[in-house]
Amino acid sequence: MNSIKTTLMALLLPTVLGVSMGAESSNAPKVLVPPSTSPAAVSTVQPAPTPDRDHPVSSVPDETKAQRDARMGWWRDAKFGMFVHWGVYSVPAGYYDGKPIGGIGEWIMNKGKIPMAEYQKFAKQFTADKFDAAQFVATAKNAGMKYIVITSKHHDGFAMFDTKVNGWNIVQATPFKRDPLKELAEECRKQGIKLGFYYSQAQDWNNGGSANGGKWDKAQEHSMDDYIDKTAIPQIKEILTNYGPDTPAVVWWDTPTDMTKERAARIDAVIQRLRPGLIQNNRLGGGSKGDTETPEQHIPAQGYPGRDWESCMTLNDTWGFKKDDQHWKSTETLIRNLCDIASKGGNYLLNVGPDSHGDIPAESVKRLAEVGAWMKVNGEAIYGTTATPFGEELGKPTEAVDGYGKKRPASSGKVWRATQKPGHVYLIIFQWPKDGKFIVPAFAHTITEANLLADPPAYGFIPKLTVSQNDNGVTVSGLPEKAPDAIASVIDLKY
Ligand code: H79
Repeated sequence: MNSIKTTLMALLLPTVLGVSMGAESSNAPKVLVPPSTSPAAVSTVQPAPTPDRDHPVSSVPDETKAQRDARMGWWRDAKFGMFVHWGVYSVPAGYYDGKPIGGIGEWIMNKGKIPMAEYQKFAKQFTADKFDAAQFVATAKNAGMKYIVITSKHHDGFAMFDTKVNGWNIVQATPFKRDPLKELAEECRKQGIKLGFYYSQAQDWNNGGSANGGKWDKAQEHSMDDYIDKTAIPQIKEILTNYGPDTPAVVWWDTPTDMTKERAARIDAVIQRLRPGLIQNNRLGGGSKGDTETPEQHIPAQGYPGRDWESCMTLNDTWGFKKDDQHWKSTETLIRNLCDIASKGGNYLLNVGPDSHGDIPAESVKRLAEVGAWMKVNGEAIYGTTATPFGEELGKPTEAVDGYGKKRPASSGKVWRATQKPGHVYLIIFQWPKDGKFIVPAFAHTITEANLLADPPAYGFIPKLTVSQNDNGVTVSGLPEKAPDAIASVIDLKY
């Protein structure tokens, strides 16, 4: 913990805004004074372009720090996105031959060993008759999400877009006959959020790609290179070029089973030719590291210092719709997960699994709206922030079970989190103190003001907070007795 704190401090110090180190190291408690004029930013000399040695791992070799920051900028600021797993698996919705199939819903063909011809029949019932891109995007926006990543093709090989490569797609094989990705791209543009595409580049159980755990139908037997050349690459070209120059804003690869270095390089060459510098996750395979780490169904204990990262998680226990799965996470868990992730410098990609009508389950919509209401008041503590300047609040890593039942290190600290952006530290408090005071570790800058982000009308008065700080820590006093928010309350410390 100490070494993390030292590293974070070391990172912070060069950016001190007109505050001398001598002032911070004084032992005398500092009492808050009203802010005068905002501190003048120190002018910085642009460094000569050199490869970003601090972040050498990237999908673009040898880019400079400035280039990388520009390329990743919107993604880092966004913090919160919607993952969408929508496909033919939403028709069986967890059942095959009248029997429930265990595991995640989009894996039903694999787990149920459903023959290709049988599985393909489900497409005829994929009506998507309730699908409304405007409403869909509005649900994400209303949750405070800044981007959507949707399955353009999952492991079942079914293209959720108008592909000319084969007939196993939403336009040709379903009664819907439309391209939802096109409609979503237009709506996202209109409503001002980004759209990314998930594409299962390796596993493909209907077009001769690989299959985790082995194939189960003779019709699946095929050459992997032939699949890469005749299905994956041509479809990747389609999703890179048919939806406007801004879409996809991200490509999200998954499960690189049988993905060799050579196959991955061929796919990456297509990306760099058609959409150079497109943000890619770390799952292309063949040793490629991509731009983002992708912890799945868990939040890492410490984040990934020096790497961009995104925790993808489900709202219940499945990605693709399963009619029996009512194991919904509470809004409290969702909001605190978002705060936890932001405090470690990551993004939260939270999944919805629409049904075969194109409806997002009401239990999901309700929770997303509740998270959105919290974000409307407290979003300033999330968007555009970076990891905590402290670290102690994360506690010593403890063992927890992830969404797949696997043991993982997780943070033991449960009481508060912090984020920051230049001039602000946000204390996000899960357990509101009873004594009107909140104490955090020492901070390298002089704090000039403290405010609650929550609406003053909740109290009928504006609580006047005071701050004192010294080498031992920062004390915020004058907190109202009642928590501004039952789930997570934010104190904005200005410096
Ligand atoms: O798209 C979602 C998942 O389908 C995909 N990644 C997320 C974003 C994914 N593919 N594989 N995995 C995740 C790893 C999980 C594997 C297992 Fe299982 C889950 C092993 C046991 C439970 C899948 C279902 C294999 C057997 C049953």
